[in-house]
Amino acid sequence: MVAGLLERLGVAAAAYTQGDYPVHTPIDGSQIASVKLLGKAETIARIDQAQRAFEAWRSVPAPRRGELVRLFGEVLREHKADLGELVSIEAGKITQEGLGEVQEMIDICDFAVGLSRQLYGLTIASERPGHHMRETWHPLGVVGVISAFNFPVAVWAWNTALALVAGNSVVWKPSEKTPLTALACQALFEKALKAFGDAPAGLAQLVIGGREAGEAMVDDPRVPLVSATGSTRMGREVGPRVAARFGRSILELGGNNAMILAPSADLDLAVRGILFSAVGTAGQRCTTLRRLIVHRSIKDEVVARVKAAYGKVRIGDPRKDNLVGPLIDKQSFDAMQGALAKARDEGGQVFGGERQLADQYPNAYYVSPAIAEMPAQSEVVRHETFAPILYVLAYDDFEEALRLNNEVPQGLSSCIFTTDIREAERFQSASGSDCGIANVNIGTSGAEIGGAFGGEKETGGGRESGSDAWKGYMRRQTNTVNYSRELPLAQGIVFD
Ligand code: UN1
Repeated sequence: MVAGLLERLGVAAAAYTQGDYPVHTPIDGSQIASVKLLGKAETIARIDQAQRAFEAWRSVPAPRRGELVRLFGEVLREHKADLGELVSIEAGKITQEGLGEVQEMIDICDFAVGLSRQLYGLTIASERPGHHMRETWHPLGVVGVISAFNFPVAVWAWNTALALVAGNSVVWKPSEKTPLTALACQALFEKALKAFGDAPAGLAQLVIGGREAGEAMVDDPRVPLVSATGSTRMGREVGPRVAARFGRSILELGGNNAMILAPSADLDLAVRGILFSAVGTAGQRCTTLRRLIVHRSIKDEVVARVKAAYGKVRIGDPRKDNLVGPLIDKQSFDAMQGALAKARDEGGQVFGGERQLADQYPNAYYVSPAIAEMPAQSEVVRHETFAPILYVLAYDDFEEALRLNNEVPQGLSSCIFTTDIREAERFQSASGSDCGIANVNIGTSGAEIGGAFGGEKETGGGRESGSDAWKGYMRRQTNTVNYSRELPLAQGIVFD
């Protein structure tokens, strides 16, 4: 299924046929490759090499570093179709979304190229005569990237494009569930390196490995920044361990994203927004819409319309003309069924959520998306289950809706559908949504790379991608220069 694709993407057959760790496609559960998992010693060796590469790369002028990222963007454009299809096979998302993910990589490359001429600091007025002050941004070191199965290529690219123009080297540990797309990214990056010519060896390293490899990266003091995407449980381990050695982390963890649907909303728009955000990627985006907080006066109508839309969703092979592909694995299916059982116990009324196509694919896990009308924001609703379950809650007044939006442990994405400007502005104000992303009249998912991406509370607080997220990948230095013939002290201190 993958040999032709991987060959076109430049991956040597030995890399995916000679290991002892099986790789499965969620499309039918079959084994498509086998890779070798690297352990602690091999991870440390890659960090060594990345450290040496950093020491050379940090002195290359930033716009020249940007040229490497520009070339990488070109390579990605050339291979977009193949890489998008491989994402579809390995992660199970529909090909349109696989292509969208590669487009995000291309977009972040473009962004980073521009940025490579804009890594600017401030100048600050000094209180002392004949002095000036400024702030400069310097490369940080080896950046460790840990990524999840659901965005197996884009999240690495967000981190890597910024890290490289910032003058850093990168060591990447992808999810064990998606090593093939990682091998493909590495091969494509090597193609860009070749075109670039003189980048230091080992500038971007790949470590396909499990826990041991991750731990080696998390604990290594030569990795000043670990950018980790995944579950809150993973972040709870990574964050404190990196902090214990005074490293920095960018954590992008669980989301429990809500839509407030107000009575004035354009319901046609809202139903489309719900469908894409709740059902897209089979509910396996960290930005997936998980809670619909709808005004009681329109609840029955909205639920009926969403159910009707769900009934028409085509579920099946993500490479064919379908909207919903499989869940990543059985564990994920079991977690979904467990959450639905819990929702029923907590008084919920569940629609959908059944396994689909089991006869055709006994080893794959397709489900119909589920809607659970809940009497309250109970325990199961406050927990992120990485599957297409939309919990519906009714509200009577706007304050209550805001409170429900915020009363969960996670704080990634949120949105409101309303045509009342007061509600829209309030939602985005200091006393509105407490999430990193707060949208008006668009869903919770599908963010563009131009904005900073990340969220608060148990989402981890990190920011990746656009805006000034690049500052997280650099170290700040404050410089004071005396160009006078005196040595005045700050704060008026006399020390003679
Ligand atoms: C993720 O699920 O980890 O906003 C990232 C979105 C995408 C990124 C999702 N741009 O849905």
